[in-house]
Amino acid sequence: MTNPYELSQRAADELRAASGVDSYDLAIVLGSGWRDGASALGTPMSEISTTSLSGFVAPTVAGHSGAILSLRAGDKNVALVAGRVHLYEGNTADQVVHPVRTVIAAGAKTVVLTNAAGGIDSTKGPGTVVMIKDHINLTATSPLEGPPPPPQYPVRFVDLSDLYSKRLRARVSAVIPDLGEGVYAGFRGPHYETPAEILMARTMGASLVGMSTVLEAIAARHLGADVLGLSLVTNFAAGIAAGSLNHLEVLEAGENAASALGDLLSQLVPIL
Ligand code: 8IG
Repeated sequence: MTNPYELSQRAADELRAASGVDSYDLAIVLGSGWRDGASALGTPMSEISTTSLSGFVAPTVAGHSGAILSLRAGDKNVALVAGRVHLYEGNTADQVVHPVRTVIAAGAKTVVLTNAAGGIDSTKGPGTVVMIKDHINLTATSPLEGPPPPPQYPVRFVDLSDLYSKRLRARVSAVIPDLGEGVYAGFRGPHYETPAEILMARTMGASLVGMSTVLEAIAARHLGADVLGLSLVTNFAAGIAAGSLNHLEVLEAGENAASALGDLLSQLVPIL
């Protein structure tokens, strides 16, 4: 059996050949609501279906096939990863992080992880974008579980004390001073939390909750990439505001935010 590192190296070679991009500088993983916004970055030169690349599993979310879009923004080759996959779809941690390992193997040294999240801070409601300053991994798994990485890779005991790059966050804050920061708690889902679980997350210091990002951040940092995380709050987490949670409200908040997300990404890409 090929190990996950060789598999991502193979997928990276296939991606380079299919896209004609020799090496990427920056990769942006697009969470729910972010794909429309990302179109503000320009017209992609190519769109490679992930079904044609080794090791990728197809998303099970209706209407969202996996693709890697390549575009040139200023002096940078940018890979947009659309159609993220999650643990709750029945995937392993290695499958969840395979897209991130692939774009890093194809050259990306900076990885932007975007997502839609539930908000725990009552002052940051739906439509607010929050920069992730740290995370709490509540998935009870790690992409580094399993046999050790091959010798040419860093050891699995990776230091996460600067997981969401302080340097990148400072740079972003200099350009967008009113962008707040928060701690993202990563749950497995797919159910939303109970109010008691949200109280637990809040007590632990989390201000955002979601079902993605944490494993990808760990895998990216392990490979030496600088990570930036951005959450679009699309709903108040359970028990934070009156009313119930539903997936439709999440999708709607994403649609409403598309142009603001596009402006944000357009401001960020030149400084990353
Ligand atoms: I969007 O309230 C979105 N994703 N775990 N909880 C969790 N994930 C989410 C939520 C939420 N909202």
